Amino acid sequence: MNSLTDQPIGRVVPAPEGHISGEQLEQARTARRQFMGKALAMGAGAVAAGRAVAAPKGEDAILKLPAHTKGLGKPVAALGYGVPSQWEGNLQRRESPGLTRVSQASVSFCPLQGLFGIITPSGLHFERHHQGWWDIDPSQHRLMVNGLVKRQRVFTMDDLMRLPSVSRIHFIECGANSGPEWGNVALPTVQYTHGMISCAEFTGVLLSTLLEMCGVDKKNGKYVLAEGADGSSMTRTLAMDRAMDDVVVAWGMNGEMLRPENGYPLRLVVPGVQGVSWVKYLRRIEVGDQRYGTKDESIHYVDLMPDGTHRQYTSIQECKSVITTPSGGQTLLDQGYYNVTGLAWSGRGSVKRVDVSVDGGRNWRTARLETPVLSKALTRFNIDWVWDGKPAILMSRAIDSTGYVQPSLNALRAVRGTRSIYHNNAIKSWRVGSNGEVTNVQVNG
Ligand SMILES: Nc1nc2c(c(=O)[nH]1)N[C@H]1C(S)=C(S)[C@@H](COP(=O)(O)O)O[C@H]1N2
Ligand SMILES: [Mo]
Repeated sequence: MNSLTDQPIGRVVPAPEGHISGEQLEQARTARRQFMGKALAMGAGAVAAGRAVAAPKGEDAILKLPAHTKGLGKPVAALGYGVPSQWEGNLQRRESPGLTRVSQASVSFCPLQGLFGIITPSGLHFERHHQGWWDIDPSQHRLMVNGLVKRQRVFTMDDLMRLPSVSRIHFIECGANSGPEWGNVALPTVQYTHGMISCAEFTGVLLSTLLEMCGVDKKNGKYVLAEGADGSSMTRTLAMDRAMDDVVVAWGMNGEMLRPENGYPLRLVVPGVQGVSWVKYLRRIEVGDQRYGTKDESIHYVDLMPDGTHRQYTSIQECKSVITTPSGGQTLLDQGYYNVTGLAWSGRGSVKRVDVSVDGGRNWRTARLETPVLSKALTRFNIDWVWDGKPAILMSRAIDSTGYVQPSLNALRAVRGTRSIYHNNAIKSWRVGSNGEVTNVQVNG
């Protein structure tokens, strides 16, 4: 046995549920503190579901047979389409109240703290809508390809799904993910600081296949415009070399059709590029000879630089990582061994290495990467840690296949200034207090 596996295994209590308003959070914390004495003997699942049923103690835990070892279980196909266990009701997408004026133009954040591996379950994929979502009848949906092509065409879903398809695992991250961290807003949980990212297996036809079929004008066609069928006028320009590279016109997500909130029946998948370019309810592709300069590329998703100018078309999501357990709002109940785990990604390729610090960035150790490690996909990292009960600051720093190193917040601010909203890929810190409570903290350096 090595010294780590000799250690007693510590337990993590999940974040309190509810939203990010300070008042609600405080209520949840108080309720949890009152509950904690009783909770110590129980599994995290029971705490999460808030069901204070006493667990059997001692020999009873094994020898006293519960009803489910003797009775008849439920029949097959009782759930034609399966749903999560009743004990996992805590794991939910959550909206941040007050973030936007109406919920149709808002975000639901992915509960990163409760996920394993790299694939986001479809029902927990984050959502970002500018004008609400729709469940569009696929038999009525059409995709038009026009502009600088020899043969303009209108495709039905059946037409598209007959074409040669590919399946690719990629992350999608909203350019605004971690935006509040530019200031010191101190959102309580990783769900709110980093939950505008998800990773899925997408299936569809390569955009290059469609463009070739339509006889794209390779000489004059320099840009491609993608347009959605919702009311948000969601239109984004893609450079032709990107459009002809790995962009997918996708109908599938995690082995089934896209979910309505994620663009059913058709969306664009633009690997490595910020979410806004992944146009949902995709209805039109136009080839042009210059950038389109649409509202979502001239007034939104631009970066206000220190000299007062705006940087446009910052499309690639740079290398970034975050520790998801332990993370803000969770509580370490005991000293001892913890598997510190998190996610890393890069819009420029694959994750080469992730280093983790438990002392606020003074010392770093290299984490284990779980396979598969895929290009432009989430990568899961893990590292052993024995908590001695003293305050600690946990941080992760990713390095991608181009050699780029995830910057500290101050290093990023030195280049980008302090008035940005989008494209914050800085190192994230979590503070563990001597009482085991994990909180959001910003570390200078
Ligand atoms: N048609 C349409 N496409 C859209 C949007 C939208 O509002 N309408 N939002 C964009 C933004 S800003 C993001 S971050 C992603 C979010 O995709 P998701 O809701 O599947 O997570 O979709 C993009 N595509
Ligand atoms: Mo976004």
